[in-house]
Amino acid sequence: MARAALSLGANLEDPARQIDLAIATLADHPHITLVARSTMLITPPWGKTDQPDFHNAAILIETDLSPLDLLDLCLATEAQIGRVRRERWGPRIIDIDVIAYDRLVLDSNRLTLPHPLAHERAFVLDPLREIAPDIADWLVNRKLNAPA
Ligand code: PH2
Ligand code: MG
Ligand code: MG
Repeated sequence: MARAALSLGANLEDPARQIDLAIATLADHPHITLVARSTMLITPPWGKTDQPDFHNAAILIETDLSPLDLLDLCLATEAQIGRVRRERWGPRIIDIDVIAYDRLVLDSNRLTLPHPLAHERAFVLDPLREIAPDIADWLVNRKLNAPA
């Protein structure tokens, strides 16, 4: 079993409802066990600032899905909840990102692990720190220790 951290965000329609629904859908999956979920935080938009505030949360799961199968499940869950992809970093119904999968470091064309921007995003780190401070520390420390 792998232990994976996922970040959830939404800023359109009913963000808290979509995040709750995404977590319930993932937790229902036969290959996923929900270990912990953070509180829901309301955060200012990062990257593209002229859009509504986000709701953000993080979950910790155990899974025997591969990283890419987990990515596909996150994307399928987003689509099921009604996400339509428009602009990068733009407003969305639901976003589910794989932040870490054990301590795996992976750089493939579909998935980079750990998430390449997680260490600089409070909206990812703050909820994650509530449920998995070891993973939040790992994300930050590996960047602090990385050569420039
Ligand atoms: N997601 C983004 C871009 N900016 N800002 C906040 N506060 N929360 C998000 O989830 C978020 C964002 C792209 O995934
Ligand atoms: Mg994202
Ligand atoms: Mg995403």
